[in-house]
Order: sequence, then structure tokens, then C-alpha cells
Amino acid sequence: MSLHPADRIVMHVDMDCFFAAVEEREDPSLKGRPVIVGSDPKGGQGRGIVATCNYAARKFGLRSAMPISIAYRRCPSGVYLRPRFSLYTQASRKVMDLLRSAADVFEPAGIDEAYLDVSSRVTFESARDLARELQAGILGKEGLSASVGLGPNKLVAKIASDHRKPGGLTAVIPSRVAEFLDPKGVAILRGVGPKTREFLLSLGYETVAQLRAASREFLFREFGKFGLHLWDEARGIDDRPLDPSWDAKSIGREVTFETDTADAALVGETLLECVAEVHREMVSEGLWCRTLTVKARFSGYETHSKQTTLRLSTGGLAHLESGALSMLEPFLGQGRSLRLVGFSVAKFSPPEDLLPLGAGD
Ligand code: TTP
Ligand code: MG
Repeated sequence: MSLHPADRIVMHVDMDCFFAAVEEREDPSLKGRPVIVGSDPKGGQGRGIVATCNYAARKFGLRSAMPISIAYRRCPSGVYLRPRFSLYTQASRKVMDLLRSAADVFEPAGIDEAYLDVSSRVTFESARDLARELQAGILGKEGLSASVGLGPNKLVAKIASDHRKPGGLTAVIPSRVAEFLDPKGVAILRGVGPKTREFLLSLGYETVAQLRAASREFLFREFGKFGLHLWDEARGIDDRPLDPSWDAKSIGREVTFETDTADAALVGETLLECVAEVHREMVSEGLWCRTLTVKARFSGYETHSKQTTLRLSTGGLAHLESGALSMLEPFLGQGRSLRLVGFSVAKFSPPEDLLPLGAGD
């Protein structure tokens, strides 16, 4: 196969049931049993959610983000564990280091996924060999399983990594992109959440193949600019370059209250606990951040967030605390009960990259 210079080969790596896989590795007696990482189910009365679960648990219909009470009802015999974030962060860092060293350009995209531009491999055949080596390396050195997708861009690579989980390797060469995407549901496209999916369905577009039949004009009329994006994505077109900065990553914590509460002191205290944990993780990773976000969920699931981007990065606990509390205020002022609060930070830089104070932005 010949590639003209504009062609890219992008790899997407996504770890398989990441938090649960790390827990299984730490305690081999868990092997083969349903393992659920998330809130305390409290015999079915718990109020949080499932962060993730292993494939044995998925057989019972358990999924990420499912209320823990429902998970418990479906699988009372499972092993329910509280998340141990520092363990997952350490494992993530090791996996990322391994991947980074194999990439022309590397973009970490979350705690358990990353994009690698591997265009210098020239052929998909050779990129596939590299993917196998990386999977074997991650398994051998870290005892963890990863799924890999290869494609001409980030969109296709990401969909490909999800194609055969766990432990899968799917390479989609440019001439087969349409064939690969066609049977998939429109929900695999970026920006298509449950509501957009419903709307597309009502227009008669269930699969990518059906969506591809829609004209640009029609999609623009129905969705505005997002419609043009959909038109491109239905064709597997995605020109986004890889972003090697730290921006794609965020660190966050959230807490679901035992009972919904409008008690300002309790909410503030809980938010500060989240801030302290986020700060601890930033310190352990040697990171400063520029974006702070507070999330609040009212009784009944209505969810809001407020975000601030600082002019200069910060690593100071007091700075994070005051930022978080001032963003929380408008949520408390409404006198409504809260179900959950959370805090997260993003736009990281390593402290050594910082300009000395006063040197400008
Ligand atoms: P995912 O890659 O979405 O899920 P996964 O790795 O657990 O499973 P899969 O094999 O399908 O890739 O998310 C990575 C980790 O992020 C996951 O192990 C736990 C965490 N997570 C949450 O804490 N809450 C969530 O709602 C989701 C989706 C993930
Ligand atoms: Mg994953």
C-alpha cells in the first residue's frame, strides 16, 4: 500500500475495565468474580454510582455510571470495592510512559486512554505490529489488558478501539472506513448523546449508513454548524490534529450525599474534602492547573457546573479552596437541596514549565 504524505496513521489505546482490572491485578483472588468499583452499595440502599466493573459483572447487565443500588439488585454476589485513585493513577502513568515512547506525537486523553500518531510506521501492517507489541508490553509489564484501534484519524481510531473489547485490535484502512462505520449506530459519533440520538432516530437515521444519505444542506438546517460536523463524521472525516499538551486530562472528585441536603455548611465541607483529594493527587503527580470546575446536582438529577480559568497556573490548596467555594455560592443561594457536589481541575502544566510570577501570562 502506498501512502501520500498527507495520510496519517492514528492509534487509539483504551484500557479494558480499567479500575476493576487494576483491582484484579492487586488481588488475584478476585479473578473470575464480578468486581464492581464505585460507591458503597449498602445492601442496596447506597446512593452513588458504579465507576466501572469487570466483564464478569457486565454479564449481569452492570455498566459504568449505573446507580449502585440497581447494580446491587442485579448482582448482589459481586465484590463491591471503593475506588483507590492513587493506585489507578500510578498504573495509568506507567502505561502512558510506555505508549508515549512509541509515538511520533502523543495525546493522553483520559486516565485510561491515549492517541498515538504513528504515521512514521508508513503502513497499517507495520502499525498493527506496533499495536501488538504495545498490548503485549502493557500485559507483560503492568498485568493489564488494553484494546487498540488504528485508523486514518482520531475519530476512526477511537471507534475501532471499542470494536472488539476486551483485548481487541482493529485496524481500519482508509479505503474501508465507510464499510466499518456503516452498520454502527449514530451514537458512536462525537457529540451525539441520548437526546441527539433520539432526534436523529425520529428523522430516520439510526445507523451511520443512513445518516450518510442525508445532505449537508438538510443537516445544516436541522442542526446548524453541528450538522456539518455530523456530515463529516458520517464519512469518517476528522482533521483534528493530536494535541500533545496536558489539556486533555482532568482530575476530579465528587460526592453523592446520603440524603439530599440544603445545609450550606455540610455542602461546603464536602466540597472542600473533594478539593483536598484533588489537590493531593496534583501534588503526587507534580501538576499545577489553570481551570477549576464545580459541579452541583440538585434533587432529581438536574446538573450544573461552573468553571473558572485562571490567568496563571496554581498548585496551592488555599487558592483551589477559595476558587471552589466562590463557584459553589450561587448553587447554595437558591435554597434547593443538592444530591451531589464535585470539584475538578484541568489545563495542567508541570511546575517547572511555569513562568516566574510577574513575567506575564
Ligand atoms: P472507560 O474506558 O469508559 O471504561 P472502562 O475502562 O472501565 O471499560 P472499557 O473496557 O469499556 O473501556 O473509563 C475508564 C475508567 O474511568 C473506568 O475504569 C472508571 C472511570 N470511569 C468513572 O469513574 N466513571 C464513569 O462514568 C466512567 C464511564 C468511567
Ligand atoms: Mg477503558
